[in-house]
Amino acid sequence: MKIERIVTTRIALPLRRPHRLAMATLTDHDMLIVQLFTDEGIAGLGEVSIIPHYGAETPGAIQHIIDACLVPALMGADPRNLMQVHARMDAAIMGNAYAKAALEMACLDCAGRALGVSVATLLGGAVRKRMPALWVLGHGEAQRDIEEARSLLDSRSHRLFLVKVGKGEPAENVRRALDIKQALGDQVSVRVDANQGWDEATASWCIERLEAGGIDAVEQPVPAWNRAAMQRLAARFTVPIMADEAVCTLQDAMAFAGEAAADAFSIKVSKHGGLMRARQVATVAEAAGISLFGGTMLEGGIGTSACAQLFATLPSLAWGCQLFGPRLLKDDVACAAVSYDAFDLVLGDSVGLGVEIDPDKLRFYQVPR
Ligand code: MUC
Ligand code: MG
Repeated sequence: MKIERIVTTRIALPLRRPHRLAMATLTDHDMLIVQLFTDEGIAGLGEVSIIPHYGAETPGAIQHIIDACLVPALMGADPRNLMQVHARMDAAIMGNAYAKAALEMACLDCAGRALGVSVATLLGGAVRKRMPALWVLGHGEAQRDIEEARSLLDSRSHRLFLVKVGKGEPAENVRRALDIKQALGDQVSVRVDANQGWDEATASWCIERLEAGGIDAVEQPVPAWNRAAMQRLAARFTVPIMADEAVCTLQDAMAFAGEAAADAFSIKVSKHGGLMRARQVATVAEAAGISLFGGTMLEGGIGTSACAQLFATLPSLAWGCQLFGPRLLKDDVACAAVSYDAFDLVLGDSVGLGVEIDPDKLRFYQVPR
């Protein structure tokens, strides 16, 4: 089987509500869809989903790297030989994890379809069919976040919540997170994610109060480059400190493991460069006793299915997952092969990723180059 064509389509999908993070407020979501075609008529799907200013990459730049650099490198390759796919991509260009992740996703989807098995099976097999699903509260206002959380609790959709902080006054950030925690009660897990928004002194001031107020974890409190601060904060506080933006490569994971610079990692298929690379990072964490959270880049149906298939194979996933993209997106070009039930995300039985593109929606949501 040989790859003979790869098509990228940039799309913009609507959100159900504005989603406010420290570095950006999203009203729609700028993504890429990758369609991979082979000489045997079996195709594969991949997706690039990235939050503006989460990192250095942008959908337009990623599309150019795929089209101009990685597609030529993969022509003629066997999509079932993932080691060769990665070797060709790495020989063509360094880094560019989001681009490589989308192409590997499409190869895994194609390989699964060719072999009649799920992507999880290709990765060694799933140890779970369902995982606790966290919801990210993104109004940036305590009362509206509390109302949204209560509605999700009542509908038995989510009982794990993450409050976005890191922007504006630290005292307001802490007050908002603790008001939400107090309103929702002890049966509900509330965590915060500062998305690199605090310096070390501010982080220390906030974490002391968040810990005292019963917040369960603090994600990426300081800039990604400041591993020394992460190490000091992890040593000082009992509340788990989780690394996200700071742990992208396998070498980042090794450095954090060797210096005990985090208690937990947020694992994300896109930022690590694909499902296989993400699994390598998870293995380093496992060896170092670092707990895992199945992170998101607000993936749509294709990306959510890919992430869920990987997370299903991880020996432990202490923090559950935050694959809430399909529920925040008002529409999509492909339907995720997952469902949400009794506070969990549930995997469907699928071949490959188990998703199909709706060509009419792909055309409707396409963004002109
Ligand atoms: C993160 O952990 O920063 C993607 C969506 C969201 O709400 O947060 C990011 C991921
Ligand atoms: Mg995060």
